[in-house]
Amino acid sequence: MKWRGRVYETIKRSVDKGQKLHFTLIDPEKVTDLKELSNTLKKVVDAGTDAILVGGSLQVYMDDVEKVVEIIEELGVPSILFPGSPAGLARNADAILFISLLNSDDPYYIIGAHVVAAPIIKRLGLEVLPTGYIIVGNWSASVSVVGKARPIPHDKPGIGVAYALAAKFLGMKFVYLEAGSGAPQPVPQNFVEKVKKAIDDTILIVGGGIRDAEKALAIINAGADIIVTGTVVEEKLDEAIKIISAIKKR
Ligand code: 1GP
Repeated sequence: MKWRGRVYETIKRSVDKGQKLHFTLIDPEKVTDLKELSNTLKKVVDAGTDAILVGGSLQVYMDDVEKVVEIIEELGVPSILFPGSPAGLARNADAILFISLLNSDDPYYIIGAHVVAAPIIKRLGLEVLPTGYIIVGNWSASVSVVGKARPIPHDKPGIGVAYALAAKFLGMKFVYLEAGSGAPQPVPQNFVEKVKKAIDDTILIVGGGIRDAEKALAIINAGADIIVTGTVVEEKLDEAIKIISAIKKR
């Protein structure tokens, strides 16, 4: 919990200096071996990942999340919850992406879950990172199905811009363009570019379907401030390390 209260300011300072960041996503539901996870996380931290997100769309339970956070606590980078529901909270995390799934059809994912979780978050003392979360392109992603989202088509970046601007005007500190974990295609570059131009100094996170350094750099060059990768860390750690090194060398 040593990062609590300093996570946003640390990210913002780096972004304002023009640095690009990488977050590693761990889904507690997929963790079977904590020792192995610890080894994996040491490697991504050595490569330069800036924070670890912990969460997933399905079946997370506070105990499982807390075990993952315990491992992160030994590594010197912040742990940031990325919850699919109030069940994804944890007592020991540094911060939480307080994500409103803006293009959901169900108010529960826009504000309902937040009302349930807010008093608990207050009691736990987590640092809150207000985030407008926008699903792009992929109807069959778990996050689209579970979150009852109406994903924005790849060829309609103007709609993405409108959502992202609305998030900014509502005071959200982050806009997160999400293609969905394991998506066949990440969010297209021109989509990222248009959104970043519109929201300017609001921090832009992009994730989903990023599997190699070339794609990651293209998305960074289009204007993303932070890249998130999950699947590639689980399935091809070497490639994940290449992605992180490429972003950090840039
Ligand atoms: C984070 O859900 C993504 O935004 C992670 O996606 O698992 O495809 O890297 P991947």
